[in-house]
Amino acid sequence: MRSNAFVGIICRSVLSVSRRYFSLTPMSKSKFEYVKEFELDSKCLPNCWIVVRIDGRNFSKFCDTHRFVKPNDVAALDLMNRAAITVMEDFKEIVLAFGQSDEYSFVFRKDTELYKRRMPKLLTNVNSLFASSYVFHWPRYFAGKELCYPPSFDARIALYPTDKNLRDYLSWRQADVHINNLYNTCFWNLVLKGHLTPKQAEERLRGTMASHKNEILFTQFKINYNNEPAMFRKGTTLIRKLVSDNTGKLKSAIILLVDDIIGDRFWKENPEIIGLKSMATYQRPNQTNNVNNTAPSSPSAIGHTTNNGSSSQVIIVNSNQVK
Ligand SMILES: Nc1nc2c(ncn2[C@@H]2O[C@H](COP(=O)(O)OP(=O)(O)OP(=O)(O)O)[C@@H](O)[C@H]2O)c(=O)[nH]1
Ligand SMILES: [Mg+2]
Repeated sequence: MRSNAFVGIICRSVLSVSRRYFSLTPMSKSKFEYVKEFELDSKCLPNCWIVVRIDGRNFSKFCDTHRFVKPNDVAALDLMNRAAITVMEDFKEIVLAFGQSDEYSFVFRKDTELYKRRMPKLLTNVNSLFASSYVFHWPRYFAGKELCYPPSFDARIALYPTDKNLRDYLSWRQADVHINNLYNTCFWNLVLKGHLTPKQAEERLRGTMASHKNEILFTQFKINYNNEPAMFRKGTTLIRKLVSDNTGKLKSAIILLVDDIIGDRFWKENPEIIGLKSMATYQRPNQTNNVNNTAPSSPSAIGHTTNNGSSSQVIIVNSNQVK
């Protein structure tokens, strides 16, 4: 009994000393710290492609307020592309990004260990960098047009376990561009040139097939939908390639493409994306017959200053210049 009591006293004094010791160290755990256990911090499953998609919140209102051209405002789309390029410059493990309208999808390597694959870190960092870049670059794209209020974007993460799932996801987004853009092009021509009210235009288009919409555009407005700018019809794809700089050295660059990513050709020409191989050297379209049917302007390269002050190259293959 006596020896047990003695051991008890020793233990209590060791505990109190150690408590006092820990409370004096800078690394001490406060008694409040248990609340950390309530935080949600899920991780992305291993071996899955991680896709972060951001989407403008209530952009219908934002576009109206800022008097964006209907249905497609080139400066607005270029600004979305610029914000996405900033995200890709910073997050090197993004292998491809695809954007249209007010949304952008960012595909992370499936073996990325960035932030130990913690979902909240990946999601919120991509989203906030995109939003701040959109605001940061606004004056370059809308010189003289005031930003009336801060835009915001929602964001979600999807995990795709197979390469087919990833390609189907990207095909889904590109098919969406086509469906929406054909509808919007018809709708706004009926309203702006055909002088229908929005309600009448909606009724006229209700239940119509793509062929019918093409016919309306051609017969009523002399518009061949296939001649509409490719970026409006196909969205924008950003990938990484090695490009030689002025000194002939190969450097990593972001390539902005307007291309079909539903068919196999794109994936055969850029096998390193899905194959997780090292970056391939960029071949100019006229060297590889890589030109799609969209009468691209000639490729051009421009320098950029990244967040950390270094300069990176963005190659515009077939779109408007990113400023
Ligand atoms: N005028 C114009 N509007 C655009 C352009 N790009 C996107 N938008 C608008 O942005 C909207 C994007 O669609 P949604 O994302 O479904 O609509 P939203 O209003 O952003 O709604 P939530 O995303 O649910 O918050 C379109 O319906 C258009 O109204 C553009 O280039 N010009
Ligand atoms: Mg939106």
